[in-house]
Amino acid sequence: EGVQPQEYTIIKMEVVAPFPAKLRILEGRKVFLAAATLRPETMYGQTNAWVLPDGKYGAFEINDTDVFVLTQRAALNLAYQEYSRVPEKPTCLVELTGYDLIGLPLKSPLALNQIIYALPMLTILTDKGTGIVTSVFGDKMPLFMALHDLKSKPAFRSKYGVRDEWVMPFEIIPIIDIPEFGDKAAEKVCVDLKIKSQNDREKLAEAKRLTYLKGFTEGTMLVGEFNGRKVQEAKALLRSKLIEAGDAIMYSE
Ligand code: A2H
Repeated sequence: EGVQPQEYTIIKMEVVAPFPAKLRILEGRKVFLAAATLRPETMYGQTNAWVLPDGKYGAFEINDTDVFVLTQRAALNLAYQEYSRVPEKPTCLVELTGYDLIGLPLKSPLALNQIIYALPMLTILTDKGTGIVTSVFGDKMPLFMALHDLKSKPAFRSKYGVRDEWVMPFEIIPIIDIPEFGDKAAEKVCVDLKIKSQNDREKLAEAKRLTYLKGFTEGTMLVGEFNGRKVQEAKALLRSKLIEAGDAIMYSE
């Protein structure tokens, strides 16, 4: 943990009704998987949400209408940031695990895919962000490899009850052009470095080092309202827009 607080944007990924049995008592409310991201400008390329199967989550009451699914730890942080029905005291309406979330259909702001699904990822940390991660796998190597693993390993899919149609239609959505890496940077770097799975941690760290900073400092948007603008400029603009539209909130920890 650094000394500086990390400034995340929480993206409200809405769970599409009808709700499964475990969530049924929340019927009539707006229920969101609350995904923490440092890169709100990449949200056009969302292909799915990631949850930790054995992770503990809760459905927390944020206000009259909204319920957020996230870790208890994040709910407490949010409650101190004025996002809680009862100030500084998160109210958990339903206790959940990642298994309860796998397969939920979601509508996520800016996403070019109309409906995306919550899928299992084993490398999610429960002491960072909200424990829910939105996947822009074209631009982030660990996510690219996690989806690659799900797609190429039927045994992994069946272990977690992941249906083929939650995973199979998804193609990389080019959203950012990075000089020397092109518009599918994660794929290119994983191929160049011969990264075979999400367990190739050292190579993945190297891949990150190669692309993240460059993507942010030299990348150009290829989609959306700020098409053609530098990623660095688009980030703040899109974050403000998402927040004004009620599709996101700030979150720091
Ligand atoms: B970022 P940092 Cl396109 N466990 O969002 C694992 N990873 C988590 C997490 C958790 N509990 N909470 C958040 N994250 C991810 C988008 C993105 C992100 C892109 C490119 C780079 C990138 C799409 N997912 O992060 O260690 C989230 O993924 C590169 C830094 O706190 C979040 O931003 O710096 C990032 O990790 C936070 O990682």
